[in-house]
Amino acid sequence: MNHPNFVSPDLIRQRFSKAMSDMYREEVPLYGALMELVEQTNRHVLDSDPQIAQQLASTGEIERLDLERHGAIRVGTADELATLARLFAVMGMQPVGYYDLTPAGVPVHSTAFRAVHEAALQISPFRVFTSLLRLELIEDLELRAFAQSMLDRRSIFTPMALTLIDLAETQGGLTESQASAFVEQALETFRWHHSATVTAEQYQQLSAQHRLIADVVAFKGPHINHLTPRTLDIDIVQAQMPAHGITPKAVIEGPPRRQCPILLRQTSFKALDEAIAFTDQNEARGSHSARFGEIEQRGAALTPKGRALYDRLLNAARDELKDFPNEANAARYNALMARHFNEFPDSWEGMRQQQLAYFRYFVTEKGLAAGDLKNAALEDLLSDGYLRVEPLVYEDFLPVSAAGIFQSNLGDTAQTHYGVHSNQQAFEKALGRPTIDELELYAQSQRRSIEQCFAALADVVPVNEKHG
Ligand code: OOG
Ligand code: NI
Repeated sequence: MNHPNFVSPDLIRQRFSKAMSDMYREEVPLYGALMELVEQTNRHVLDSDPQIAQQLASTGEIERLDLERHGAIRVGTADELATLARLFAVMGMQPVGYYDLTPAGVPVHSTAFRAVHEAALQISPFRVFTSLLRLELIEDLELRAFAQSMLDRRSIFTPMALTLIDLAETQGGLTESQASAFVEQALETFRWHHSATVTAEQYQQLSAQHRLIADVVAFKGPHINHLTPRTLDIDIVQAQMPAHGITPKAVIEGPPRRQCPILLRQTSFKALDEAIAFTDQNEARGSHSARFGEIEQRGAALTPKGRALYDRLLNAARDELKDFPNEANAARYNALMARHFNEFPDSWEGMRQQQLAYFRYFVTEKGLAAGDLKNAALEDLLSDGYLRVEPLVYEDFLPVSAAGIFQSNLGDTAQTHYGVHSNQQAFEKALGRPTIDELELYAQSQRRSIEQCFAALADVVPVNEKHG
């Protein structure tokens, strides 16, 4: 059955990511402006900081920087989620991580579909934050039944997309022409629709329950709601957004600014009000806001120990603030974050020695010239300069940050408190498979890089043995 002419899933993902970006740029002009601002900023950082340029060159991140973006979608049923998992699998994307947003008053739980191996990430790091609505959180039983019936009635995939997913599964891949058709058909699922599937009154009822419920239930499909480029300096972009006609949210989510960036920092601007036609109107007289803009800066992936420290410091700062960060308390929040995060070592070597972050190991020129070192200890090889390290980039998301992004863009100041919490089991049952533990993926990448170093050192022909 194995076909020699199948297109690699990584290349299908790379093409899909480009097609998605082109579609979004066409649909949301502000996205184009944001992309330009991010490109300018990245160029400025690379020109003015040779060390960053060199670090990104040695990890290969420089080559993926312009390709790098994530999107987000929200679906309504287990079936939709399970079929999405199959669609993303055609592009080499697996569900990584479980994020529960209910503690923050957002009635969804989520995963991120992405490539899992460093070689695949290098070809395309495209990821999609995918949320499943928790209908059981709609208290009004009649409204819940209505929402369920609307969702049961829709099909978010084109018939051709479903056929091609089946084909990819049975053949074990897609040929060139099938892959092109797949990218085109898969894209349709994420397109914006100017007409809703409900009446204006039904929309109001859904929206009154939660704006997110209306966003999922009242439309034909899970429109992509943002596409986020990666910047090398988020503070510069945040500061320059207003001059480009973009108003960012009050605070940057994630860790404070540091010498050695960790995890993920994100900021976004409010969703646009867009004209919508409801089913009882023959022209677009209503409006809906769902699509927004976001940028992010990625730093080092943290170990379980590093992540626990991050969570503790973040919670301490937020506890002391005694409120959700907002316009009025932004300066105080930033000061609290900076003070609490003083406790987090801000040098790569400090983080490595305390096992707070994951790293990739490389053999140096000196190591290649040195001869047989395969029996030496890792720490000695590093301290003697035979090996060097670069941090492994964080490829995932952060639940507290995601909640902040959701809230800012739903324009929800009122907090909903849901009695129920995390239900990873129910999520995975809907998904049809377990989610992958992201920390295990980083540990594997780190381990592979160490193994590759030792293999390279073992291959070295010692200088003094070369000539006899
Ligand atoms: C997703 C919000 C979360 C992120 O990057 O953490 C998010 C959504 O609004 O659907 O985009
Ligand atoms: Ni996002």
